[in-house]
Order: sequence, then C-alpha cells, then structure tokens
Amino acid sequence: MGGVESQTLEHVCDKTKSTRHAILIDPADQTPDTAAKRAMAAVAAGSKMILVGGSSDTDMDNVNNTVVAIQEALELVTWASSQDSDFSEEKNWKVPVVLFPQGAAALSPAADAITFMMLMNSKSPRYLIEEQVAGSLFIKKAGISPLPMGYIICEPGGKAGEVGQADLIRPSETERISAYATTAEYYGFRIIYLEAGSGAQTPVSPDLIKAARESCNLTIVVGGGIRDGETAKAASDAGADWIITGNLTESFDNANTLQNVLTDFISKMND
Ligand code: 1GP
Repeated sequence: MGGVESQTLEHVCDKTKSTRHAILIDPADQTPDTAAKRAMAAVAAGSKMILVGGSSDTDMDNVNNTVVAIQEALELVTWASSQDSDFSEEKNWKVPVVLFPQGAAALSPAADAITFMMLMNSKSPRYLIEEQVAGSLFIKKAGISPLPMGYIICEPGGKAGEVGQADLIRPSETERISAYATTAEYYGFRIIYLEAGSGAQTPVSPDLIKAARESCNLTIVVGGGIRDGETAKAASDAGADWIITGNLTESFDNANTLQNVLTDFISKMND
C-alpha cells in the first residue's frame, strides 16, 4: 500500500474538519462529459470528494469513462490554478475520485480509492462478502486504495435497499443502529455510511445518526434524500462527518447554477 492510497483514507477520516460535502455521480444517468462538468462545479463550490457509482446499470465501461473524464478535468484545473499567483492549499482542486460500486463488475483503475464495503444489513451473502472477494484482486492490481466501510441501509432504502436485499433499519431503531456501528468498529472498518436510498422522501433520521455517533469513533457518512442545506445541517449536528448528494447534483445542467446551489448548501450545512 503506497502513500497515495493512504492519503485518501486520511483525507476521508480526517477528524479535524467540520462536516464535509461530497457528490455522487451515477454513470448511468449522464455522459462522462456532463459528469466532469458537474464535478468541477461541485469542487469549485467546496465539495471535498467525488463518489462515482450507482445501484444499477453501471458497468466497467461507463464507470471507467466517467472516472477518467473527471480525473482529466481535475488535473487540468489543478495545473491551471497552480500557475495562478493566488494559488493556495485552500483552493486545492485535487479532491479524491472514489468508486462507490454496485459490485465487482463496475470498477475503474483510474479511481483514487474505493469504498470497500460490507452491506452490513443485507440478507444476501453476495453483498456481505461475495462481491468484495470477486473485486479484491482487481483493486489490488489497479492500486486503488480500499476504504474499509460498513454500509447500512435505513428506511425507505430505495433501489439500494431492494438490490442489496437489505433488512432496513427503521427510524426508531436506535439500539439496532448502535449495534451495527459498534460491530463496524469491531471489524476494523474506518467508515460507516448510513443510507436512506437515492431520492428518498425522508433522509436518515437525526436520531439514528446520533445513536451511531455515540456508539463509535468511525467517520460517519450520510446520504439519501438530502436536498437542502438545512437538512444537511440537521445531519451534521447529529454527528455526520460527510453529507452525500446525488439527485440534487444531477438536477442542474448549468454548471454555474449548480455551483451556486452547492455553495449555498455547504454554507447552510456548516452554519
Ligand atoms: C445514494 O446517498 C446517495 O447512495 C445519494 O442520495 O440521490 O437522494 O442525494 P440522493
């Protein structure tokens, strides 16, 4: 494991930062070019990670083409800004591009890292261990950094819950989420991702986030149905370290509009 790999894990698990925002780009929903434009707008707004993945219709081709397009755009703008006399670390464009895969058949060697996850409340061995075993040697060969993560799907769960055959966590099941968070820590995972499902009508409840926060020292990622800064702030106050938005990012075609929306989102989230 080289220095570059562990840098992404350090970046993601950096506890000195206030809650950070990341976007999720689904390669099945947009062309690589549009994905790259949206990623640039998000980074300009202050997003600190780009996740690439989806629950269905992703494959090696569309995932790789999307990751490559985003990496090229980031490299170009990083180089351009380093030529600028105002260049400072605060304006650092090189945020990690991280795979958030549906399985072993949708990976890209061009990614910096991968959420190497166990869908902890899946009823299927496929999502608990089999896809991970199937993808492990590809990940090793490509030199992609694995980010050890417990993925926990809460109600309503959406497509991720259906595809992953999850035994969903209900909003009142605080003890259950505490047990999952504790188990994730005991397994040596560094991150847990509390997922309500993309496009969820209700996001993961602050009570569940708080219960997870009080049960472990892991980095907590929260996503699914978060569309505004106020909702993100409630999740942040409850203990989330990262807020992910997918649909929100994909609802704007104009890069400037998207940048303004996300700038406002991040500012309200950290208010
Ligand atoms: C899905 O949590 C993410 O895995 C993002 O959800 O598309 O609802 O923002 P949204």
